[in-house]
Amino acid sequence: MPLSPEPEPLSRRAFVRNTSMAAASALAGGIASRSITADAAPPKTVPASYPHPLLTASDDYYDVSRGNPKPHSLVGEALVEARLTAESWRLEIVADPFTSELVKEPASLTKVLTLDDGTALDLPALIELGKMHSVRFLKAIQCLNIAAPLGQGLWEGVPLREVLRLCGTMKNVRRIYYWGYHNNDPKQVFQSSLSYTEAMETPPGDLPPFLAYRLNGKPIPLKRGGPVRLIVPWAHGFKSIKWLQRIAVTNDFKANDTYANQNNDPESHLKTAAYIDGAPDKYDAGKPIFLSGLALAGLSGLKRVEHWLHRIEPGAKPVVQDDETYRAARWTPCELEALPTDWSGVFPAGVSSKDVLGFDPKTGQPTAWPLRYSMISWSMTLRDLPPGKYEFRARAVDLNDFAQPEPRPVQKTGKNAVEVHRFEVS
Ligand SMILES: Nc1nc2c(c(=O)[nH]1)N[C@H]1C(S)=C(S)[C@@H](COP(=O)(O)O)O[C@H]1N2
Ligand SMILES: [Mo]
Repeated sequence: MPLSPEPEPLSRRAFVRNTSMAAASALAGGIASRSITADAAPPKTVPASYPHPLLTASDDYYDVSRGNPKPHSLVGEALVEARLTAESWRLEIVADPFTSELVKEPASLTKVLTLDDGTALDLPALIELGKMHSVRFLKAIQCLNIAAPLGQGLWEGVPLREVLRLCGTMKNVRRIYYWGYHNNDPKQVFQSSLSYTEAMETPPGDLPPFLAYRLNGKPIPLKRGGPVRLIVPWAHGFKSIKWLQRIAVTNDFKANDTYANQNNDPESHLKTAAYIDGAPDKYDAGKPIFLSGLALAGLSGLKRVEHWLHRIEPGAKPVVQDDETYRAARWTPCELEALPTDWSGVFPAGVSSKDVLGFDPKTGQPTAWPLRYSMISWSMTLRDLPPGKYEFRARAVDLNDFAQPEPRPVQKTGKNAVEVHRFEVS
């Protein structure tokens, strides 16, 4: 095992060779994905029931995984060799020898954890550390390039800072780079990074990045990135590396994220936004019309979800975001899913809400609703609509009173366009 971080996924030549495929994967996140798989949006389906469960069943997540074969398709001996079983999982923590014109001194650790010398961290040791320093909280996973949340879970593990403290004294460390399993193929590398400060310091009441080993009260299934996944609470999915296997502390101050490719902002935060569920496009006049969706509380929190119902008159020109009709729209609040009264019915057996970050340890009630980086359902019932064609838009308003799609410096910091559902009443 080399001690240095692994090379970038694709060389300049390979990049040029693959650009013809770029159009076919406009939604894709990393360069590596162009040759492997695109991050396509999930199809809109009518949900089976309302509200959406607060915890998504692990198989019901929309999966975004690179790799060929996908790491979660490995079985038997191949899985053991990949170190992706509870018994075989190991984590290496090393110091990156990187120096450059600007970076004179390489990072160092007084204690490295490696496979070669048998010191790599195993799962029992990580779980033991968790008995002293565990964290758990409710988090939605969303891809920066897909305009739909992928799922939400109760994630549990050990703060990254506690794991890094196993490595003695650090010197000249400005970033933490980390990698998931990738079939030993440099083209399939999926990597991400955090600043030293993000890894080591957490404002009171905020959520630390951590090494998760439980999801919804059970070991993390292979499909969701188990045995161990790095979870970065505030970030889009690409920072939450599945099948975590390697960490390198570095004095390179640059983000090495796979998602820094293709114009994505590698330091983006989850955006506050409303999403409309799949719904019929035809209704009988006189019957109530029930529309619903999910609202994600991003960095700026969520105050409400509101809607605008627009009747399309024959021959009218289509409404465009920010045009005159849009600016004159009257937005009316939707119903937000109520705060559960009994959290024992929400969280898995053995998990008390008093032990979940963001919940009051005395009352077991959340300190805000919805909690930042989580999502809840919203709904709206429309009545007595005369026959005709309609557009229904829903948007989130954050705790700064900014309406979606604000804040909106560029779309490559996360998709949050206002969604529309078109339907006809007859
Ligand atoms: N090792 C690894 N981790 C990964 C990825 C990957 O391809 N490989 N994809 C990332 C991206 S781009 C997203 S959006 C999320 C998706 O998480 P999910 O499949 O659990 O929904 O995982 C992230 N972690
Ligand atoms: Mo993603």
